[in-house]
Amino acid sequence: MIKILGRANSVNVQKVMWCVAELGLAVERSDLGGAFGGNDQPDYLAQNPNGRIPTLVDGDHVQWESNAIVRYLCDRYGSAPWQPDTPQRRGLAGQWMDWYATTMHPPMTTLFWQLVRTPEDKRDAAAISTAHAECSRLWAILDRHLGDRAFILGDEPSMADIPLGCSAYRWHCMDFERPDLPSLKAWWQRLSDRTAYREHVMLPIT
Ligand SMILES: N[C@@H](CCC(=O)N[C@@H](CS)C(=O)NCC(=O)O)C(=O)O
Repeated sequence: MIKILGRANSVNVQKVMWCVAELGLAVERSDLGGAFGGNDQPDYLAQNPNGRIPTLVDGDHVQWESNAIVRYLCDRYGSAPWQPDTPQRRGLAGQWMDWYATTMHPPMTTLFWQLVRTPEDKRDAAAISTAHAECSRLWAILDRHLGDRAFILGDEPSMADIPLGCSAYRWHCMDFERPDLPSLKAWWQRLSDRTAYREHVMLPIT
């Protein structure tokens, strides 16, 4: 059986768990990282030298990097719509997945660490303000893209929705004012209607 190593409240583990649930795969997840620890142990580091979560073990195939794991799972076990069915659509899925990782994730991480993991009296107001402005600008780009589509690649959900969809939950649940982005909100509400998203992504933000 496929094994996923990593605690359930990690946004990067959530991408993988949401993906396997949508693909209908049986997996065994183990709590590692954060308060559970274990990711600094030699046996884990032999599988993932970064000491980060998640790690996927699929028989003798071991892989890290959550977006790459989602791509691997959709490629090996998925079909359309989750695995886009043309090179062009796979290219666009990769575009949005990489845009999340390189562009959206850094300021979203600042907001999360400052507002969820840092005591109020130790927060950096300037860092929060800069990250919030940048995230607002970036989510507005996705809002414009979603203006005439239900999901990132069109009428149906695909792997392109997974990284940004996980982050969108945090964006809509953290305690701050958000710009009015109706297409983004409607997309996030469509994701929230999905059982797999509710079970694996809509968890307490800790
Ligand atoms: N680029 C990596 C980042 C992995 C990462 O930073 N994971 C965090 C959790 S979201 C982690 O391992 N933190 C240390 C810990 O949980 O102990 C990926 O997408 O898989």
